[in-house]
Amino acid sequence: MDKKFVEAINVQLNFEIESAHVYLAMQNYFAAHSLKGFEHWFQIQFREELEHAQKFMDYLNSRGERVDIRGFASPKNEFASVLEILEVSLNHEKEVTKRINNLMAMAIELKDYASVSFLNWYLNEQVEEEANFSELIEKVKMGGPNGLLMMDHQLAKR
Ligand code: OFO
Repeated sequence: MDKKFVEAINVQLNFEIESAHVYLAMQNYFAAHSLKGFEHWFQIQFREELEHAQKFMDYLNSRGERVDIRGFASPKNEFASVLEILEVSLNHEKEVTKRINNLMAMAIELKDYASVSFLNWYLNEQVEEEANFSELIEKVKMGGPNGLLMMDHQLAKR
């Protein structure tokens, strides 16, 4: 594979692990505020991010390339409200989408069609990730304080 593209995938797989930590901090914020449903929902989100990272790692390994694990800055642990968490999350996902789009553009440019096919999964996943957070934001905005508790109940079912 093209070396610059391998490097770009390494950057992204490390960003997926960083994303996992972003949601892990949020999960524990909800735990501290006794919002069990949100806690559970963000725990699943945390695990999904690790799966996204794993998929990239498996892909590089299967193509005979080297995975390079790196560090990252501490995530944000304190928030003013549930709405703030969801808005930070949506913006985070928009950033991920931008990065995946850039990887796809690189794969097309390189005529690396195996990577184009591989990255399609992430493009679809990002549509879902952004939709999930947009929907939660709308529900919190509409619901008021009682709505938040009802939502907490529902999110326990993810
Ligand atoms: Fe891996 O999609 Fe969210 O960050």
